[in-house]
Amino acid sequence: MQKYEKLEKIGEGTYGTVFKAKNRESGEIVALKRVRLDDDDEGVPSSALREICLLKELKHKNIVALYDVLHSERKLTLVFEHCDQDLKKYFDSLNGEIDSDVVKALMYQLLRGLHYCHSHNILHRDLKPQNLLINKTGELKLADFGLARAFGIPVRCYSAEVVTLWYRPPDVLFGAKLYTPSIDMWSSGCIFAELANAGRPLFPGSDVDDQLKRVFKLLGTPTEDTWPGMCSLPDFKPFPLYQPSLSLSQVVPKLSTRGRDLLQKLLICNPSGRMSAIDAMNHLYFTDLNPAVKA
Ligand code: Z3R
Repeated sequence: MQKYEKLEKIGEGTYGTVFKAKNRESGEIVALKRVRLDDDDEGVPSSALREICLLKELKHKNIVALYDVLHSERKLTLVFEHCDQDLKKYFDSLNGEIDSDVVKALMYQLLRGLHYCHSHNILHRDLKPQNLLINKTGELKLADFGLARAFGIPVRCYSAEVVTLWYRPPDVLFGAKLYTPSIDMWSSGCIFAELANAGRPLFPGSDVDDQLKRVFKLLGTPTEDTWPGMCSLPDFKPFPLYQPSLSLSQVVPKLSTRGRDLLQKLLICNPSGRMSAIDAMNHLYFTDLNPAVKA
């Protein structure tokens, strides 16, 4: 750890505090994440360490690079590429307005990062604005990929803050234990709507019940016909049969018809019907994407 000079705190993540830091030899600025585990005195499980070390191999322009894993005295510090700000902070700077081309460019990069991880069989499982990082040049990078498999998702953060449910799909809220890329695709839909609304969250639920109610009120309550197997999920409970709200146009008024079509295809309650990252990248919404983003 003498290798880095700790600078200011830049984030409070699910697993620990994130600090800006400087490599004393090279002067390079990095982000240090000290991971706190539930059972600190047990040390870091070897399974978690193996998982984390695999993440060093993930290299893509839309993924925050993991440079190093420092493991000593039963403590774990992850050394990441530094980015200028997270999407939550970016939203705070917007004053309620966002350019539609910026929404498109950010959403495309989110999907490209997801496609890269999913094609390497790595899921995020806890995507939210706080782990989407943005550079001054408009580059978007996904942070904390693969940490959920290594450490699990706790109910509370190490700081006692409740882990948000806002981006969690109905299958996971009903207790599904089979984790697939579709989880991240739901979250990407929620984030797409939030981008289009300059930072207003789509489903800001206060608990699991309220979360599912908000989802079903907009999209309609799923049934065994639209989602075979739903009633057999471990935490399934019946909800009133809401009809789908007539159109997403009131929910995301600034989004184009094509954008709304893409959003609708990401926000499918039945996980097997949800669009994949590669199909989303090829959606007509991105036809007029700034070519510089694709390059
Ligand atoms: C890796 C993992 C998590 C984070 C990283 C890198 N960088 C983060 S969070 C960050 C957060 C800000 S700047 C960089 S903030 O100032 O916008 N909260």
